[in-house]
Amino acid sequence: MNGALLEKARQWLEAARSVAALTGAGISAESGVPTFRGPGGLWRRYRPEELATPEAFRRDPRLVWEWYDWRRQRIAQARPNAGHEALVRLEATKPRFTLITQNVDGLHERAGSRRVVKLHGDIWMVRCVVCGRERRDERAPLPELPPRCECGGLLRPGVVWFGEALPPAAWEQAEEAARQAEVFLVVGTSAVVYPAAGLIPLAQASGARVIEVNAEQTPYSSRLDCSLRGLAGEILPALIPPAGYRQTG
Ligand code: BV8
Ligand code: ZN
Repeated sequence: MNGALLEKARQWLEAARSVAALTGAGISAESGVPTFRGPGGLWRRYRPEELATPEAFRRDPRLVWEWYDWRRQRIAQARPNAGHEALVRLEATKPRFTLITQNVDGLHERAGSRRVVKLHGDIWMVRCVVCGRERRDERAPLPELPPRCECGGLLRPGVVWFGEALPPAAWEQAEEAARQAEVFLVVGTSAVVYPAAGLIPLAQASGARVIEVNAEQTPYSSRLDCSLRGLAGEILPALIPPAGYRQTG
């Protein structure tokens, strides 16, 4: 990893007053939560685009819930990692900071992040498809699949599926944060899912310096001010060192 590039990115981040971060499944990978499109991401022989849809749920709610119950159990055993913790430190030092996440695992909140905008919902929330009642249910595993509401209706995961609109309030907050950011930090996302990925060119067009942290190349890597190749759990602590940490030369 190019030390000079990382030092430049660290200085930009340190000097910025208004910062926004966009995270994807890659930031939770080192916590043992499988990504969607990486090697460990696939579940049985299905792709996320085949299971995370209203059609798949209508066709086979039990299969879709088997995938979500499996993920919920993996997430329940996971702990936030040094990457999540570095973003908590960043939030504490910035007058204006927004953490925008595509993740539904809740690890940012468990690490201590406060201003978290969840674009794709929360895997720990369930919603009744009949009466619409929404509640938090952290049981992993669930006692029965698919779970049912008191009214007898099917419960669905409280997440945004392909073809579904993002929560309007969350999207507005994310757009505003991307427009206001002096530095936009993009961590662990393949940047192929929209409209979330559109926040990257939006931030850039609004004058932000964009720093990417990813184990691999993404469609935006070549167009960004700084694309740092490596693991979020290693690069983020170097970009956002613990307080009092003396910068060695
Ligand atoms: C919408 C929630 C319209 C559920 C998710 C063609 C046909 C149909 C639809 C479309 C189409 N073209 C475009 C679309 C729109 C579609 C879309 O973008 N499709 C893509 C696949 C082409 N988008 C939608 O449908 C959205 N809705 O458009 O609605 C509308 C408008 C108004 C009214 C009605 C409708 C909804 C999108 C949200 C879908 N829900 N998840 C769940 O989690 O189960 S998406 C899913 O992908 C997750 O949320 C995930 O966050 C997201 C993105 O994935 P990533 O987070 O980036 O994870 P990924 O595995 O892909 O990549 C991991 C990255 O980390 C990699 O780059 C890897 O290198 C890196 N990495 C790995 N380890 C590390 C690391 N980096 C650093 N350190 C490490 N250790
Ligand atoms: Zn109900």
